[in-house]
Amino acid sequence: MKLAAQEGLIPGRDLKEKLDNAAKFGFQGIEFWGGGIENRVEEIIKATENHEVKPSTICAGFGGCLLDPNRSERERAMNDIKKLLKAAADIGAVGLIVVPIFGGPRIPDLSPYKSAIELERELLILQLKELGDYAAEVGAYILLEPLNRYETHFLRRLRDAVEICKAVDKPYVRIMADFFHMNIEEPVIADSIREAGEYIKHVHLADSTRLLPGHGHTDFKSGFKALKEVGFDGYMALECGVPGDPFEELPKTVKYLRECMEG
Ligand code: LER
Ligand code: MN
Repeated sequence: MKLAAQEGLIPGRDLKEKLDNAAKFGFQGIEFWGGGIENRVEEIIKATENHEVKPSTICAGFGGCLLDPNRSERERAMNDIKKLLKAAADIGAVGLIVVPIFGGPRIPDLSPYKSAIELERELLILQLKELGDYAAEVGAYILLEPLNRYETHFLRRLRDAVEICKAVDKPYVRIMADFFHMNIEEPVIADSIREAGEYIKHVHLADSTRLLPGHGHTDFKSGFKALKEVGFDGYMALECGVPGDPFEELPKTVKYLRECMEG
C-alpha cells in the first residue's frame, strides 16, 4: 500500500517543490483536485515523469450533477467526468473520484410509481454504464465515494457503492473508501472493507476529527490489516486538516501510518 497526499496539503511554491517535499516526507503519490486539471496535464506529466512521487488520483472537480432532474445538468456532469477520466489516464492516475450527489435528493418522489431513491439508483446505473465504457477505453477507474449522512443521503456505506458497481457490471466502475466517512457510517470498518474486497481501488485518510491520522480515535491498524487481507495495493491519500507545521506534522504522520500498516 502506498501513501499519498492531496496536493493542497503539501507545502511548496510550485508543483516541483511540492513533489520534492512530498518525497522527503515519505509519500509515493499525490492526489489532484479535478477543477481545471485539463489545463495542467502537460505540467503534471513533465513534473512527475521522472519523479518518485506519482499522480495517484483526481478528486472530483466536475460541474453539474448526475442525479439532477435537469437534463443539461446531468449532461454537463457526464461530459466533465469524461474529460477528467481522460486527464486521469493521461497523467497516469488510477482514476477519478466521483460522488454522485451531495445533500438531499433533487429528483422528485414519484411514488407510487417510483421513489426518488429508486429513480436515482436507476438513473445512476444507466449513466455509469456509459461512463464505465469510456473509463475502460481510456484506462482510468471511476471511483465511487460513499460519504457520511451529513454530506449525502445516497451512497453512505461501502456496500451501497459495491451494490451499484455490481448492477453496472463494468470493470472500470469501482469504489474508494474514506476513513473519515467510514468512521461515521460503518459499524466495523475492517469488516466492511473485507466485505467490499477487491472493489476498493483507492483510500482517503483522515482521522475521526478530519485532521491528520493520529489526531482522533479512528483505528487505522485494523482497517489497514483488512485492506492487506483483500489484496489492496493502491494509494491511500491524506484528505484532512494539518494542525501545525506541515514540515513537522507530515513526516510524523507518515511514520505513524507506516507503524499502523506494520500492525
Ligand atoms: C468529502 O467529504 C470527501 O470526502 C471528498 O473526497 C469528496 O470528493
Ligand atoms: Mn474523501
